[in-house]
Amino acid sequence: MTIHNNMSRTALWFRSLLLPDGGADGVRLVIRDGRIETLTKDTPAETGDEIHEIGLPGLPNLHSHAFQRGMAGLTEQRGATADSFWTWREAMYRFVDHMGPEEVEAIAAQAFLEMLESGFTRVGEFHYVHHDPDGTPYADIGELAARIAAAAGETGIALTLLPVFYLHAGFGGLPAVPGQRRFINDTDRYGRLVDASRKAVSPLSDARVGIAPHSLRAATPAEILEILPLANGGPVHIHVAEQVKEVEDCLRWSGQRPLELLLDRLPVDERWCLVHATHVTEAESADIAACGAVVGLCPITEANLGDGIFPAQAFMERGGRFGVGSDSNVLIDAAEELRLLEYGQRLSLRTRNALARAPTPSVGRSLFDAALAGGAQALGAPSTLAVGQPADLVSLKADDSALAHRQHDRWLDGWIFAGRRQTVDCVWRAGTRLVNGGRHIHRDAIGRRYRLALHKVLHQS
Ligand code: NGQ
Ligand code: ZN
Repeated sequence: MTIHNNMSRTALWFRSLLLPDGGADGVRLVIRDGRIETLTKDTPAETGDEIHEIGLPGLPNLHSHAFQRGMAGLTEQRGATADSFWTWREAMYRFVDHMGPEEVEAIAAQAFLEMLESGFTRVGEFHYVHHDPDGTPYADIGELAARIAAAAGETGIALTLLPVFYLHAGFGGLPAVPGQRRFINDTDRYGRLVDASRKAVSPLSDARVGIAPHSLRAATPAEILEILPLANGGPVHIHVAEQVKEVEDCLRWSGQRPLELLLDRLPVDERWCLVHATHVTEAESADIAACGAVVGLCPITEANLGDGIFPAQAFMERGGRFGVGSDSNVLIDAAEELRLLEYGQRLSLRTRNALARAPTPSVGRSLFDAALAGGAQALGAPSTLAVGQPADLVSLKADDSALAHRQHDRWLDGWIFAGRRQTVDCVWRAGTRLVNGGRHIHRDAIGRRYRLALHKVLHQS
């Protein structure tokens, strides 16, 4: 069922298309072998062109743990003791114990399909379940990485695979706990895993591989320095400063806050993506902005897990770069990530239109442009619509009530603040139309396999 690049030549015409320098009218794209061969503005459609109303570039989803889609909605019940990020993590570890390779692939395919249906065309998969349920590596260390790559191939989403380095249970090199046994590698075996990950993605078009030390809890600064060359110029992702307890534990261990420690001890630069960075001081925020790293914000998951609110307005005013991720995949929706990001700022600052940035007054446009550029940087792959680039596109339903009598940036404001996932009409990846009328072309088959896999994970072990 692997979806191959569209090797033919097709022409798409958009009444309006969002290009790097703004919305343009009457745009004709000729696509060959998945890439944009020509791009012409202010031109009429030609006979045989596929006609669409409103087009946008596909958005990158810079942070996902695809398997967690399988437990979406299952941790919303109050427990005997106070519920927290840490009790959620216990439940997540129990879910992990019951997945085999088939289930990993089936759940990832469902998650990737939903990402495409919502307008994401590339995913950064922060992949950390590597070994079999008793912690023994599979005969091929990259078995589960290959399952993630297969799921990307089946759905057609572009993949930046981020194999995770995970060795400890807490700051200062604490030994891992049993619930983490499927994640653990020393630095040598991690090198083999990165090689296997490169091999796993080789059948996919436009795939990338980066590295991902899980967090300063799971990897020491010395270990991170040791694995850094494995990135080979590709992205480096890390979770950081998501929970207050994490900040306190780090201070107790090192005398520094997690972001302070990271920026002080490691060569953080444009290649890095700092996921969450929720609990950030003004000085840390300025340092992140200055070094050009991308902050990976996951507003839906951060709300779901009770993390806190990243002070995005101040960061954006300093020129800080960010993108968005669906992280736990409790709800997969590109527009809603952007909406909740803005609403978190409004609620905490008691203001409106917090993240609009000159030259546009449009919040939707500012959020979209920032997440498009930040996501591309963090995933090591371009996201702009230009000649020579992959044709990764989204169209919106012009007859959706949220878009009525709107134009250009107002379409983005309408989609993000007044629309829903149903506003997305078609999605193309490398010139192949994967979503039609809001439905992925393999939705039924992937959905059936997903339900069978979940039955197995939840009831048969
Ligand atoms: C994860 N997720 O790796 O899935 C983490 C939880 C941890 C988020 N941080 C585990 N949202 O951070 O220890
Ligand atoms: Zn995460």
